[in-house]
Amino acid sequence: MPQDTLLEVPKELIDFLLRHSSFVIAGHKEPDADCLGTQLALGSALRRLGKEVLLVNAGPFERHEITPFEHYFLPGPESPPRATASSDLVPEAAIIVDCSSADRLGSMAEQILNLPLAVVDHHASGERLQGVHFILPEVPAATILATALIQGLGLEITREEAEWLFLGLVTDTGFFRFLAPHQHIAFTTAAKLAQRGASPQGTDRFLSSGRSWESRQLIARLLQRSERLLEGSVLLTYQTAGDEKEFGRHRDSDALYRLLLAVEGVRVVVLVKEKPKGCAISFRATDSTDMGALAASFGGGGHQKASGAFVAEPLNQFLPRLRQSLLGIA
Ligand SMILES: [Mn+2]
Repeated sequence: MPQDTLLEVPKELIDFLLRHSSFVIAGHKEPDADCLGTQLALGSALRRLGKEVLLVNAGPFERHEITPFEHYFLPGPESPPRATASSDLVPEAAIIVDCSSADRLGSMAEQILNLPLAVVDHHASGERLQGVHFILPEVPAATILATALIQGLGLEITREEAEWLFLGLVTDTGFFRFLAPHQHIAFTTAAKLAQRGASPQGTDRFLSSGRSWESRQLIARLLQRSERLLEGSVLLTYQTAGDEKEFGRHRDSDALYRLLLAVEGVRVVVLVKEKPKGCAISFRATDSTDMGALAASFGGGGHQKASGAFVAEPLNQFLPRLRQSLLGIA
């Protein structure tokens, strides 16, 4: 495959972007680097075309790898005002990235959905919004779509854009470890981004450094607390409000999942976090057990391998009920 052959971008999306002169680019709440990288790089490319751009995200910016980017984004009405982004611009059109439904936008949805819309996404779920679509569920990261889109606009990707896009690509693909056969578009895109100055070793250093001592202590606590169900094929652990008080607020569950999912014979890992109004549950699978369906049984959703739910129940009440239903996993 020639190196410049990425995805084909719908012509009506290119027309949409060329036709309007100012945009708000919105991503999903609780953003990750794929969402923010897509927003940042598309925003930068459109500015290079002389367009005015506003980047909005309702946050919170809790994940370790996204905190450096918070100042680029206008907050939703719920968030405290931030200094660097200005809101004087009244945009003509909106681009929604890395999600396809209004409820994922959080508090900003209302202001955005009245505008002419384009949706750039790689999720299968969500009720579809009206507008121009570039939605490919088989593509493993939104930043892959953004890379193709910037090239489709006739622009060469800048080094800064390449770095944002590469960061998003590797976080959504677990640094390529989560990719299935035939998702080689991730590598084609990575080759392009490395050619434009993205650094795999620099990105890895950025992702795997700078964690607090307390965050490691918290992982130790949760490892120690983990319970083995169904002869050790299911591991369950939980984080209490007291843990958060003791160790501070950290979002590094991925490190915990990697350790627990690596245990011999484990199929499913479940993490429960006590929250002020209930419990947030995350499900991860190593095999084909459907985590999306499991989460749905608690009113949540997600993918086959990773999903989540929220229940408005106190931890001590919910845990026994959860254990019971985990024992029923086929
Ligand atoms: Mn994504």
